[in-house]
Amino acid sequence: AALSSTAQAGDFPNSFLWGAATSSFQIEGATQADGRGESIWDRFCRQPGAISDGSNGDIACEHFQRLEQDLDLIASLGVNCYRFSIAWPRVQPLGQGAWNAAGLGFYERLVDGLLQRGIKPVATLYHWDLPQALQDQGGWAMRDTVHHFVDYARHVQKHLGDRLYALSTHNEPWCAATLGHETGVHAPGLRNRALAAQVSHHLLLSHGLAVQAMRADGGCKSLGIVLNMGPSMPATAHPADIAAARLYDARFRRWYSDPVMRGQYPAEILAELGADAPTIHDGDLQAIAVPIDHMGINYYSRQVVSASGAHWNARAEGLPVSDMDWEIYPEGLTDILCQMHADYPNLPPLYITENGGAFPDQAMQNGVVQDLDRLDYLQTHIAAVAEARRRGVRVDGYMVWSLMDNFEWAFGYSKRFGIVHVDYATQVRTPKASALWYRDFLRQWRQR
Ligand code: GBH
Repeated sequence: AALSSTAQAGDFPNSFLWGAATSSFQIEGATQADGRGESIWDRFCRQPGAISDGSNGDIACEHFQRLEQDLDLIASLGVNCYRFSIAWPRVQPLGQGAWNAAGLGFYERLVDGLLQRGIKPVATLYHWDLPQALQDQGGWAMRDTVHHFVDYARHVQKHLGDRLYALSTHNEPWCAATLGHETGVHAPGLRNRALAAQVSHHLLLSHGLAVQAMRADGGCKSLGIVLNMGPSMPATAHPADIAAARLYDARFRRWYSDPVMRGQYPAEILAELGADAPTIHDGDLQAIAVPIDHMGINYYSRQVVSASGAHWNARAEGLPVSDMDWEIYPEGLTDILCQMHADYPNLPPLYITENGGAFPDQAMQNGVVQDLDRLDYLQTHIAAVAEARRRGVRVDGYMVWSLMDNFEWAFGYSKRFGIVHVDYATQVRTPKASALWYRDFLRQWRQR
């Protein structure tokens, strides 16, 4: 379907959340400060060849030290929410046992600083930085880790819950399970399909049990989970490609959304896994299907699937790609939102918790990086959200990935997703053209 190229500010209600997103390991640095424990990403970065530019998260954007400046930066964009994640090893260095009040204190200062500036804090408990001490005991492959996560979630909510606008358990469990344990390109760098399947089940179970426990404790009014997805589309009209695309969608999206929304795993994937299927205890699926108050959707691109595999960098239609080689396909955002709406009658309000693109830095003009490709990406994807809303999907927020250039996991600092430029030599932050456009768009929206 054709989309109007510019989203109209009037398409979005007063209550709409507009924000920018980050995650702890990607921006904080200060990996030794205030008693923080080691995370699996600290360890993984030391594995030769794991990170394409040989970098790590020791310094990153120095967000930990530059908190006040970054709070002012966030406020200067005119956003009304900010999405961040909490580093478990700061709050509980070994992932069990002793709590580290100084570590939690950082997030208290962050949350209070946001509230003082009229910005709603939207937090995630787990954006992949597991305490290494838990990995040493088997990590997410162990059922014990589920219970440790629930303790951690309850502790965070007890101290921060009533100040958080929304709290999500996991960010993109597909990535944590598959990239971390099957393809091995993310921490902890393992390559074992059965292990990855078990990990995915434990991540989901920890979500369900944490939501249940946090809701019983009381605190944050909106509890949910963040899933990554995009439409899986067949490369050709050949029936084998169509079947492969359906199967890929079940593996990549429904393996997570079906248990969360309806308490069952896709039967075709359980069959495909065979002996590699996870061990599931009685009651696990009911626990995973605990009602949630919101669901976060992270969207970057579609997947083009053929019987021989899935491709993010499909150039079949000659569509432009980002610096990650991912197709720029805004219609896919409308499509996947409508798909979720169609699949699940009990779907809670959705937030786009991540959307954005990596693009190589363009030349500076008048001190501003002219990232017109990113600006266009944001405009067309915001228009795609407006289109989904017109088609009846309840989307209540949109958060750009990312606030600023940061540590892009296996790609280190070589890929830039920020609407704010970071000069890593000086740590100077400079809003790019996309950030200035976003600020102006939000001003129009407020004044409409
Ligand atoms: C998000 O993941 C992360 O939440 C965020 O931390 C990260 O910085 C950001 O996106 C940009 O990457 O992985 O090679 O199989 C995005 C996850 C990326 C998952 C595309 C599916 C498909 C290609 N998605 N990916 S691959």
